[in-house]
Amino acid sequence: MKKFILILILLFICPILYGQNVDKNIVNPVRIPDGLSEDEIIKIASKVKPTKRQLKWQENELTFFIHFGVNTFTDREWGRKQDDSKEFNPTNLNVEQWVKTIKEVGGKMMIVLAKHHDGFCYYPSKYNDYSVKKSPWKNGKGDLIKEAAKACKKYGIKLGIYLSPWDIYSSIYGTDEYNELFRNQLRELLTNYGEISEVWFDGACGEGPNGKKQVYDWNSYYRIIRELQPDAVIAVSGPDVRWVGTESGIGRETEWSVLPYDVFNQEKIADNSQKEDIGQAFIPKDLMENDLGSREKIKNAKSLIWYPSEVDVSIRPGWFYHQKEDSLVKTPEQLFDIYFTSIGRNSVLLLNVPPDKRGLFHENDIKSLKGFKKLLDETFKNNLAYNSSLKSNNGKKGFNIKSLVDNDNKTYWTTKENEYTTEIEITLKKISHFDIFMIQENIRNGQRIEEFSLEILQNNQWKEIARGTTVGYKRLLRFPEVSTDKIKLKILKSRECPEISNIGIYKTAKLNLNE
Ligand code: FUL
Repeated sequence: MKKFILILILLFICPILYGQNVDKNIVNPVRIPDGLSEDEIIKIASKVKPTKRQLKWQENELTFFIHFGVNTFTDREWGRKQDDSKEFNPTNLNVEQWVKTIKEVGGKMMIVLAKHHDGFCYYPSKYNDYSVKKSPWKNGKGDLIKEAAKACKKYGIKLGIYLSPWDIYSSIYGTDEYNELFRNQLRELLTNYGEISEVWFDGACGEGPNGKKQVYDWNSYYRIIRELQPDAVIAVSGPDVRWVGTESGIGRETEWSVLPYDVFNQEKIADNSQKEDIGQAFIPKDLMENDLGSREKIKNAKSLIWYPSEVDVSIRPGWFYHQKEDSLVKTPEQLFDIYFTSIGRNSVLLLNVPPDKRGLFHENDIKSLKGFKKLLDETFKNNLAYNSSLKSNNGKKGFNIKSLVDNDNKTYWTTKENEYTTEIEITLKKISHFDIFMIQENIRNGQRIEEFSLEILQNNQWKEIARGTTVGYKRLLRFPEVSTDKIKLKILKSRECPEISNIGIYKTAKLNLNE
């Protein structure tokens, strides 16, 4: 009898333990055991999932960057000398105006500059006197980060901070002491201003005044962030969010969120206690090649990582405000194009809007942003697929194909086990004109789709009108306008059963934005 009970207990416990192990291995980063076949490695890649914080971040879609500081007043992109601090004196600063505009145009987060390469802090740091304390602004009593936090809270916008690791003028730059100063600054920023959702470390690392370069103690920085703001993503020179590699607003057409990342500290990955937190094994490097995550790249990987792309770009040529660029603000149509080449290519858009010397978003920038929002609203308000009828021959039991048009990222439709391709026929209510197709994968379970196409029925014949590679969180395809009531989505290649959460069919709005 005892034996019987023991067997029963084991039968009950083993699947639970096994399930947990499997799941654990799929948490960032995944170590690939030696001797696996290419197919086995691809299978693992198809199961690498985002962490909770990465998922939340990805769903922001549109986020904003603020470069406002001494350079705004000195008309520079990089600060030059310490006495520039006297110049920082906005006359009409209104952070609420920034945040309200961001809210109105659909942004979900604002990342504010706390310190650029010149070392000037836009909050009264206890550890560094080169800060707002030295400026005439509010008689040295101002705190830009505090104002940003307050305004973000009021409008329900998330707050991120940009703290430049490179500090050109710090006399201790290039020493261990500087690492300690940087950690102290992080602690202040992550303790005193409520919730911080993204910590942005750029990749620039030049020399300090003594010609020394800093050896950044990244892992110690990451530890502090995880401890004080566990939900914040660490971007660019950090383990959670990857710099897309350009500053043009254009991401890759084939954009994998699962990549080989072999510069980890392998010992730390091997250590079980570190498994849950990639931060302690991560060593930053720029990933700028065109192909980051194809089968070709993955087949020799030692470890895989969920490392999604962020596309940063400025609404003006510069990151900071310059009056001479008032006529060079990107038009609503240019921003609309960027929407397709960033958010529409499995990335989050980080759009920089630099406040002017008054401390306000300039009228030209606001006009452009509002036009952009109008174009988005008018284009995406009517998903022609909503009331369509949907059909496929190999859907998995229990998955309703209607969930493809329920506008909910959490529900999805998938194929029967081991069926990696599928065709979904979409019959619209009536013959309609359209020129945009949208598809989203259920990235909660990973990224799988490698190739898909879109066909329409014309004169009783199926004709291909568009083709794409990766999907990920969101993929938008644009093509010359067509008109039909029958469309076929073909998933042509996938690393596992494709899990599709949403599809959409739209027509680009034609607006006269100058009215
Ligand atoms: C770069 C910096 O050098 C630029 O000034 C700007 O802040 C950009 C977003 O990151 O690394």
